[in-house]
Amino acid sequence: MSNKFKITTLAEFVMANKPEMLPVFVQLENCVKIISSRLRVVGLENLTGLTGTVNVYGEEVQKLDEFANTLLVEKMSVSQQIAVILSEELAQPVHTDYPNAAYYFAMDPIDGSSNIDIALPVGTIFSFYNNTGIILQKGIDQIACGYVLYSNSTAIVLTFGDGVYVFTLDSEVDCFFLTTSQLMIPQSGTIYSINEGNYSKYFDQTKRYLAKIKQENYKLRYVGSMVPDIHRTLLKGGIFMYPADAKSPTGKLRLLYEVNPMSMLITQAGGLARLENGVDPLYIVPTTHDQTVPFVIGSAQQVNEYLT
Ligand code: P6P
Repeated sequence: MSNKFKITTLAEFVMANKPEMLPVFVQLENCVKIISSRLRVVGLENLTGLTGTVNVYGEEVQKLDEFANTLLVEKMSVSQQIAVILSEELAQPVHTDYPNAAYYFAMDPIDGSSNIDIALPVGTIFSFYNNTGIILQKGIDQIACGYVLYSNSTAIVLTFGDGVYVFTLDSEVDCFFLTTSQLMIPQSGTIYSINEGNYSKYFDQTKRYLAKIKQENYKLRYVGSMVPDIHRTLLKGGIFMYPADAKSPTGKLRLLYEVNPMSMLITQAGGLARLENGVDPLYIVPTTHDQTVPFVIGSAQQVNEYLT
């Protein structure tokens, strides 16, 4: 039977492509809508620390990153499809009541949360792995991953390993609609994104690359929140860098919660993600859940130039 209507919503996309994951994506979508709605009132309710308001569960709303973490842990567990939840906010994994459930879930509930109080964009970053008994798995073994961008619009950027898809929230009907299919990053771009405040601590490879592009017609754009910085890189091309430096020899960004999901997305979109030594982070076996790695990510041309 040919449908009169194209696949247009996140739920329809999951039903068509990964029907077995529908419960986890229904729960994830519900959490994202709640988090997005709380972020929208930050300026009105001055959502720093305890707000003095109560959430839908009758609990005092905590700082949004803690709130988002609690919400996601609870709601993802309710799906009954998650055996273990790993969160950047938690020192230990959460073992749910469903040890034989199909998936593991890793997340950074609100990445870039220092931007919340100044109304700059932030994000949620997430990954799903099969429940193999091995909790710390390589990024290449993610069966689904993506991020949520909370900005002037709320978007979910997602891959199941067969291309990158963008869903945008229509708050009037409270639904995420498919807005871009098979998103591809430009193969070259002249926007670079790095915290140049660390320049004095950078090693030669990074300093040489910066010196090179400063002779060319590049722009610097840096939000200080990974999700919008990567989203711009994905759409406009260029390169995002969080390299090693003398203060942070293994970089700052977390392999499990930030580097792997973003590397999978950009790779699926035809870009590259690499450590400075050329290693693809997706093939690193994590040693700890909060392990950091230095990396560069973006258009193939810029990443290859950084590596030469
Ligand atoms: P810096 C936010 O704290 C974060 O984890 C990422 O979202 C962001 O890309 C990076 O750190 C910013 O770090 O050192 O430039 O403030």
